[in-house]
Amino acid sequence: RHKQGVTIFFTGLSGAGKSTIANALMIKLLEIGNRPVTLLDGDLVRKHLSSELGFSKEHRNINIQRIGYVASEITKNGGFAICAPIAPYRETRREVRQMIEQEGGFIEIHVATSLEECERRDRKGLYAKARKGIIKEFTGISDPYEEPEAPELVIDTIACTPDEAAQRILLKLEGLGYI
Ligand code: GGZ
Repeated sequence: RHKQGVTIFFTGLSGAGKSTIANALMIKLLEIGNRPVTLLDGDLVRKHLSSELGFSKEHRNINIQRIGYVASEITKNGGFAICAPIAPYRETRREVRQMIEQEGGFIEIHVATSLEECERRDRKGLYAKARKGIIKEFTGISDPYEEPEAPELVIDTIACTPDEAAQRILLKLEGLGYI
C-alpha cells in the first residue's frame, strides 16, 4: 500500500466523455473508500478556480497548472485526485506530471473519442457554434489538441461504456497498489 496518493488525469476533446467516466470512477472509488476522493472537473474548476480565464494557450496553461497544483497537494496527502480538463498541450501535461510525480502517482488517461464522433454527438451544441465561428479558439476546430504520446491508458468510448472504462481504471489502480 502506498502512503502517497495518486492523480488520475483525463485528457481529451470537449464531449469526449471525460466527465462521465470521471464521475463513474469517483462513485466506485467512494464505494471502495480507502482514500479520500476529489474530483476536479473542467466545468467546476473553470467556475470556482479559473473564472477569469479564457481559452488562449496561455490561459489554458494557467488553468491546467492550477488543477495540477491542487491535484499534487491531494496526492501528497494520500488521496485520489481525479482531473478532467481538455488539457490540449503536451508540454503542459508533462509539467503537471512532473510536479505530481514528486508527490505520488500520476496516471494519464486519454479519452480518445475522435473529433468526428464528438462532433457527431455534439451534446451541448458547441461544435456547431465553433464551426460557425460563434465560439472562437475551439479545441479540435479552431484550436489544437495534441494527442498524448504515452498515456497510461487509452479509452475508446465507442468500444466501451463509461462503467466499463471506470472498471478498467480500477484494475489499473489495483495493479499499482493504490486500492
Ligand atoms: C474548448 C471550450 C471552449 C473552447 C468553452 N475550447 O464540453 P464542455 O464545454 O463542458 O467542456 C469544455 C470546457 C473546456 O474547459 P477546460 O478547462 O477543460 O479546457 S482547458 O483544459 O483547455 O483549459 C467546453 C467549454 O469549456 N469550452 N469554450 N474555446 N472548450
